[in-house]
Amino acid sequence: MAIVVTDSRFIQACLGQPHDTVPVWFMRQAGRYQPSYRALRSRFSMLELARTPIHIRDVTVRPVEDLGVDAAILFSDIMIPLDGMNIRFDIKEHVGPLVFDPIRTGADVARLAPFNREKVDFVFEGIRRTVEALGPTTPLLGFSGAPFTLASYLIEGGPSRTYRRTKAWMWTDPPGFEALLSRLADMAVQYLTGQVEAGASALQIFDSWVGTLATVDYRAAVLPHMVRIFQALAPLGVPLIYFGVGTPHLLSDMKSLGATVLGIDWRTPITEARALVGPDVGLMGNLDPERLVAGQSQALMGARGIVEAMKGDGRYIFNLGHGVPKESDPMVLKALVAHVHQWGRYSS
Ligand code: 1CP
Repeated sequence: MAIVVTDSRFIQACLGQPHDTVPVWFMRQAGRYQPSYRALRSRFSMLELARTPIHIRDVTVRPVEDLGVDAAILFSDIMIPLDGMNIRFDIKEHVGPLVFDPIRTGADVARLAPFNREKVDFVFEGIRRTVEALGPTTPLLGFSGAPFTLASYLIEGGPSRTYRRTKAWMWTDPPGFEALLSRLADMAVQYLTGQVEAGASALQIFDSWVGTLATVDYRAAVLPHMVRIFQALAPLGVPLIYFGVGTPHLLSDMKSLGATVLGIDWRTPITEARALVGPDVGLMGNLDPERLVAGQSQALMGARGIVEAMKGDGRYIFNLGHGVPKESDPMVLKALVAHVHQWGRYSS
């Protein structure tokens, strides 16, 4: 039987319930800035780690022990569930995901295998082991890539700055593009449902690159798929976080989906994001990740301003505006967690 997490300030803040101080976790809190992760990576590839339950557990739990963060996030990658559709890819050091046979036509979509959960059972087994290791007070966040962000890798074949092929296909062949996003939405629902069944206490949907779209295109090509995903996940009863980079022009639409929490990057003042979306949704963010690299005093200064502005909010979770840079000093992250907890304390 799954462990039920109680007394978690992270879950309480997601839901707007009373809690003692501002919760904190970091996107990419497991990764190359950690000496322990680099040591493991000298023996195994990223994909070997992400496909092995014991490694998933060990890499996921480590930052909770080392930093004192209030939530763990599954160690994996947004590409991993594509194993369940027989899509072949690699993750190349210093580059990111590479797709061997990019998907660029309706015929390419028709050839994709339907998502088969059993092919990614190693993720669910990793979650079961992680949840057992974390115990009943630290929640595990599961996650998935959102259809647009995943489609951008599948169509471009790798990381992109312009999303040129992705946008061209979206505009010139709406039915083909829609078929791909629809398949990815189906996958996200099944994959995330499996993660909650295995013990995840909350879910984050990474739509990292959707901010590249104009609002009009988001509404036409992406929003309907997101509506379907959020409607299908709502009955699971766990907090749902929706995150993207550079999305101030999309925030009202993102909020309309019924997300429990919206993740905000570092460019938009989080108080402005709050004014935009109103009080009845959680907010997460939004320290500029580069402040970590600039050093402890820059990190603390930036964080203090954000926490002071948001500590009375009641539905606020501290995080960076995007992932931890690999050049970060683990001691700066640790100091940041302690300070956020101290500054964020609600006086009773
Ligand atoms: O060599 C290595 O060890 C690989 C580096 C690495 C790591 C540690 C990659 C390649 N992915 C990851 C882990 C990862 N990926 C996590 C771990 C959990 C944690 O937060 O601790 C998560 C949540 C992801 C999800 C992910 N992968 C996203 C969404 C989050 C985000 O950063 O916006 C995206 C866009 C990816 C693609 C990806 N995978 C790896 C890289 C370097 C990239 C980005 C490439 C690009 O710029 O397009």
